[in-house]
Amino acid sequence: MNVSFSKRWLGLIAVVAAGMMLVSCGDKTSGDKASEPAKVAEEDKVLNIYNWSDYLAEDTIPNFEKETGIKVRYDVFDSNEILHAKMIAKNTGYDIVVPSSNWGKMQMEGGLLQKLDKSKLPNWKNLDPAVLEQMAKLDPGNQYLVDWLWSYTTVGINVDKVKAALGDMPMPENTWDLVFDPKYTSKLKSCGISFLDAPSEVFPIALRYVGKPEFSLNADDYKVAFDMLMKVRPDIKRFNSGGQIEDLASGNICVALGWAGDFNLARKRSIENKSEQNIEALVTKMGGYMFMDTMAIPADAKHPDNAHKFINYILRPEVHAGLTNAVTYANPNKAATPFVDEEIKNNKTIFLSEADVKNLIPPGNVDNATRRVQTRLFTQFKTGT
Ligand code: SPD
Repeated sequence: MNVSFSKRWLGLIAVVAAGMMLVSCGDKTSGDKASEPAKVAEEDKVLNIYNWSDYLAEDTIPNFEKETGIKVRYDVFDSNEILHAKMIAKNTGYDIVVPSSNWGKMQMEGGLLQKLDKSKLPNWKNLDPAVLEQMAKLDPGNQYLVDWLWSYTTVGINVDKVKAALGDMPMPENTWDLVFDPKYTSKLKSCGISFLDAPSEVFPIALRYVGKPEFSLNADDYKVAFDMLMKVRPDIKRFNSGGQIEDLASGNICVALGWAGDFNLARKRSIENKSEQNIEALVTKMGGYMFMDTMAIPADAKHPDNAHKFINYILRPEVHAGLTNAVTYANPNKAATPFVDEEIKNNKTIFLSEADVKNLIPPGNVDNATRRVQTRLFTQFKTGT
């Protein structure tokens, strides 16, 4: 095993495990029929997948279809909130969904996911055992969730445009000031600031910035974060989670609160489209917000056998590495490491150092009442009222 990769993971998973202590506990699904693996009958050669946008290599689906004869229907979303609302309404029609681990845990606890049948996943062995052991703390026995890719929410910048907009002003010590302090945003508005469009993405970081607990259950803390956010609101050009790659790659914005993987992908795209924007994902001193996006099978999936075939296919070293190489997000597949492009493997904003991983806000959750507070305040923030 690559020791530094392993060490990095130990750090990562310690943070994840700690974070999940914040998520409400209690597995309400044990002994629940809906959580048992579905019986495999003759399935149509169809697989319905619901995943984040820009999260695939070009050949991932065509190769799977060619090899298995299974036709994939692939839809995309840009926030856990959207996926979760569909999951709660049930009958999504999807056979594979990709919630972030903290949301997947809620779905698992709500009986909305079915258990994986490991006998159909021989490539499970490729996952780092240390990862599996630690992930078992949030999904006991690794029964429901399989890692797809992981990254963290941070500040992304177009280095040249930001320097030009700031003029004589030096970069701030805390680079979160670029999106949270009017002293900087008032200058950067000239080249375009973008925020993720989801309360669950913005509030944990905004709360840490104002010195409050990231998953506070106290409405007063949200008011403090909201007041801070409202001061920069006039300078924000757009809220568009899925659009940041394109906006950065084409030079339409110069600063974003978004996902590190997407910032690296924007840089790659800008090189491909010859606009050569100097885009960087910042590893901030204050820390970003870690997420692990996971494959899961809805309890009412119509094609669970095909879903297992797809998960097993993704867990092949070359396929998992292919995802990382295409979209610049880290994967949890130990056997995939030798297939990851050197440039990506050595990029410290993709595969973070152990210390940087420890500095991230671990995945966490709040109760429903707090989620409503977040949603209300975030809507007010967006509308600027
Ligand atoms: N373009 C792929 C984006 C994947 C982002 N997942 C984000 C999870 C955030 N908590």
